[in-house]
Amino acid sequence: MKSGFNRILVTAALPYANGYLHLGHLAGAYLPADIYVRYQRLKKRDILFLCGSDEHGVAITVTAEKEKTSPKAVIDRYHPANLKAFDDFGMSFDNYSRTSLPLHHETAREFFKEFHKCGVLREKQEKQLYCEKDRMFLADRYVEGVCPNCKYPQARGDQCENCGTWLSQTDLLDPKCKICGTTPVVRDTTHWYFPLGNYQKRLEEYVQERDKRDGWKENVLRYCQSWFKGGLEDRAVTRDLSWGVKVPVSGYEEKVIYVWFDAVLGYISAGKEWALKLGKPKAWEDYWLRDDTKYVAFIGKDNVVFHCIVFPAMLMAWNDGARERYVLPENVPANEFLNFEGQKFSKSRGWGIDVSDFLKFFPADTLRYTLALNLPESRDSDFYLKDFQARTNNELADILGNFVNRTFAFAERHFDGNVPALGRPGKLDKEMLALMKNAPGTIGGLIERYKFREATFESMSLARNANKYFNDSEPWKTIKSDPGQCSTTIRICLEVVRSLAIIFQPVIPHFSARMWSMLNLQGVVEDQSWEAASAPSLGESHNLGKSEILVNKVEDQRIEEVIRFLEQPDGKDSMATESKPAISIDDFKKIDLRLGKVLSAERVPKSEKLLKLQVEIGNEKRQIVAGIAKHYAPETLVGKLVVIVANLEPAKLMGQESRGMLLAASDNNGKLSIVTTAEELSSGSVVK
Ligand code: B3M
Ligand code: ZN
Repeated sequence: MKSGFNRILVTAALPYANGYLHLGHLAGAYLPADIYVRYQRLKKRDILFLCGSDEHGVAITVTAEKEKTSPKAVIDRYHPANLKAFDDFGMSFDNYSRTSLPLHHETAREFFKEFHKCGVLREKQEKQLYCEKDRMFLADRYVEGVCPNCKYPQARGDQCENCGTWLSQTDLLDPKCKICGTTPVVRDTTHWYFPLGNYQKRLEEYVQERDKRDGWKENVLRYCQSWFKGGLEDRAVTRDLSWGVKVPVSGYEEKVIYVWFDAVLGYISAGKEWALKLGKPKAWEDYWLRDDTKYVAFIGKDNVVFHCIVFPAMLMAWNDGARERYVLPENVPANEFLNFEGQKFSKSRGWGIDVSDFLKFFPADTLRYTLALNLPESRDSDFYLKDFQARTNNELADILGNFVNRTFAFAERHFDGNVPALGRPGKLDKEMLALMKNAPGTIGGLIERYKFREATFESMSLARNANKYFNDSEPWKTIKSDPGQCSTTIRICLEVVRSLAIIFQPVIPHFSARMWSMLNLQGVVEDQSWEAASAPSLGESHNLGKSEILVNKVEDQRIEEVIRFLEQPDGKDSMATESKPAISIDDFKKIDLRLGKVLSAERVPKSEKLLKLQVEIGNEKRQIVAGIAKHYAPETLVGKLVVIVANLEPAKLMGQESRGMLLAASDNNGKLSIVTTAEELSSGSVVK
């Protein structure tokens, strides 16, 4: 941390309480934030870590409608569930709040009122999309259409999920009501607007200055630049909805504050709630209202504009008028997206794995470790179960776990479970001690610069070197030939175990705590200082605790269980017999359907559901992966004519490339049939 700061405030994006957290969420904002915070705590810095559920907006009401329940029931289901998932994963928030709290509503209204009073906001009548069938204005996610920027067909009224562009709903091409599927009309409605454009110059300077001071990430700077280039405009901060924070202005009783306007203020209310729980109601001010606070906001890439532009502009507007001055983010380290087995996480397509489900199979730290090494820090990255298994087995178990366990086993067998004397370290020993001495500085420097992947890699490097040191020192020989040297070796190995427990604490806190208790040291790892990982400090003859296997390997069978679990239809998405909204013939013509001839078929290893087909489509040969293994033996398909969606984007399923989709019909009894033709036609024929 640069001098001039006396404390740190860290926030992580407030996830919508409209669904369960999945691994993609963790990799986007939460794991990096937690590593950063745990490290800063070991550095003994004064730090506050805040998060909570975002419980307003159309994300919640749409879910409520889908689940045929109330918005309140939705948030009351997902808020506690997500809190628990975070807890099980080892997130160390000082407070996990929720935006449905009256305290938060007051905070959001206070900001709105202040802006209204000072003339920051402007009232305007503008055109908005209105659904005549559902008799409502289609705020935000109630309308979907084609993104004017990237042409993604399912962009929402306020944002394109694909390219991240923040949209005004009237920008959407071919808009459709999300509830009934009809094309909405345009009607006038009145809203309050926040004049973002007025802040553009200051925002540009702000981003430039903070980047210079703290080194912003390239991806984040790129997003900001493209926003600035496009020019910032007025944005409506009220909505024609009933769920949310009521607008504190008369005549607006039927409207609420735009969810993003209240959500970012949720960070502030989370601080206020933390202070109240602490019994020091003003304690939050020490973090939020001091300019010697370093504020770091961890988010995913789709939230960049709100955290680098909208929130700072709101804080600037507040600071211009009112007496207290809020601290602006010093950095906004946003990650890109994590894919699961080669495809985007998608709630609607049922693709991905929830945190709580994953943790039913494996300990949190194995997940934390693999995620940390695969964080999408500069580009989208992937989570593969195979990679998870390999990292757990070949690195956590075979390198770290093995080093710890062999060291303890040796100390137990040959030194009665006591810490042996350091003796006179030779060349090899001194080299190991030097690596240990330098590790905290190197790793800490990476964490300060938000390079968590590298930091994790470097931490494992210390364990890797330690294992090599153990091998090269051959204590099983020296125990007889040179007991003094043997004692030096094991002493240094135990010192390194202690050092590893500290430097790995931010990434794998649970394993680190177990290493600490095996060492039988006082207190907890969190009490140590980061620098304490540099120097030997075990007392000679200190009695070690009981050793136990640190990391269990992940068996193939366990991975197969997860795959079977993922393949279970979860009711909601399978067998959807609901009819879909009407489409035009032009929509249908976008799909290139062809006859394909199956040349060969085989099972996809480890999958119960998938078959890999080689299909001839005219002159072309393609690989297509289809979820039909439970219904067809591979050999029975050879020679069959099947219907293929030929222009579907290629995808990877269980690591296998699939270029196209095979059509099949399924009924409510779980029976499935591939679609074929009544006549023998040549492959490549067009189906229409
Ligand atoms: N709830 C969007 C999301 O979950 C939004 C973040 C709010 S951060 C203040 O990605
Ligand atoms: Zn887009």
